[in-house]
Amino acid sequence: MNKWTDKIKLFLGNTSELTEDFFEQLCDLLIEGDFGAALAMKTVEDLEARCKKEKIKTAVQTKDMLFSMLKEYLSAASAIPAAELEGTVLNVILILGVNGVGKTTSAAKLAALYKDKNKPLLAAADTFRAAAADQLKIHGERLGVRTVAHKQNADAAAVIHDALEAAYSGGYNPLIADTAGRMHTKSALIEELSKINRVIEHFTAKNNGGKILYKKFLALDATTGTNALFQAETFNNAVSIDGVILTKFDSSARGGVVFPLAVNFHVPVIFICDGEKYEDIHRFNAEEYIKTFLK
Ligand SMILES: Nc1nc2c(ncn2[C@@H]2O[C@H](COP(=O)(O)OP(=O)(O)OP(=O)(O)O)[C@@H](O)[C@H]2O)c(=O)[nH]1
Ligand SMILES: [Mg+2]
Repeated sequence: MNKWTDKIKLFLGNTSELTEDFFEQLCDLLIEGDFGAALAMKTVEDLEARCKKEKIKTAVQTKDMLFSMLKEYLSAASAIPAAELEGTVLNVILILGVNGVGKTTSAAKLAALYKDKNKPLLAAADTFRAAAADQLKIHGERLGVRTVAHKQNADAAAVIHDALEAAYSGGYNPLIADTAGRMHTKSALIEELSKINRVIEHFTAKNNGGKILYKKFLALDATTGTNALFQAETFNNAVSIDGVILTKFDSSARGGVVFPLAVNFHVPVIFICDGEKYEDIHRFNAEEYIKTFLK
């Protein structure tokens, strides 16, 4: 458990009265927890109104109310189906994100996660840095998962093309593709992804409509707080992402960012990562998550 979750538990865990000061402090705590100022204020205003209406008098009594409000927020972006593979089609998972957020590690963690019941294939579509493909290949070797890679500066869409061929001919599923971590300008990102889209469409057509379920996951570093929100907004506006992998939720991360992600952009968090090991990835469960700081 990290410090912020301790703080909010302590703050809501007593029978102190619901004064103006209480609501102000709660607002500050939510902002500190990365809810973003707008959502923190809205939450506290709604909570205050509900407490008045239902004649709630003490801090600890607000917990259940806050719990259901936060659950409602997350239901704006339901996460469960996206975490599971569709068994009858080839699942293609593209991992996007800015520099250093944990894309490559998350690709490897997903391969490790799905490896139990499936036969994943990794694709090194980060062709920007020389070491990027090697980093993914090393993970692949450790996990016993095949990695498709080209040379540095190769076309990312060509890597995806070859990986699709390999997936179909070798019976691999899912195909998990790592991408380059540049802070994409909007147009560069759209260009790269529309090329990948074309490759996927072409491949589907060529294989008699061989179906592909294509998901774009955005990796966000939980320690970057509300800056992660800005990244989500930029990527979502550019290419419409299907879900978030929230990384580095260990250590100092507060993680309230999942709420504005759901409320403002309807983007669900699908996975949470809390360490560098392969097993440190978890399917996001809204209720369990809220319990980490409200129960
Ligand atoms: N503590 C912790 N560290 C993580 C987690 N995920 C990734 N890391 C670390 O973060 C660093 C960057 O991870 P990468 O997977 O290389 O990030 P990337 O987004 O692929 O980086 P670029 O390819 O350079 O853009 C590495 O040292 C990882 O071990 C996590 O959930 N928790
Ligand atoms: Mg990488």
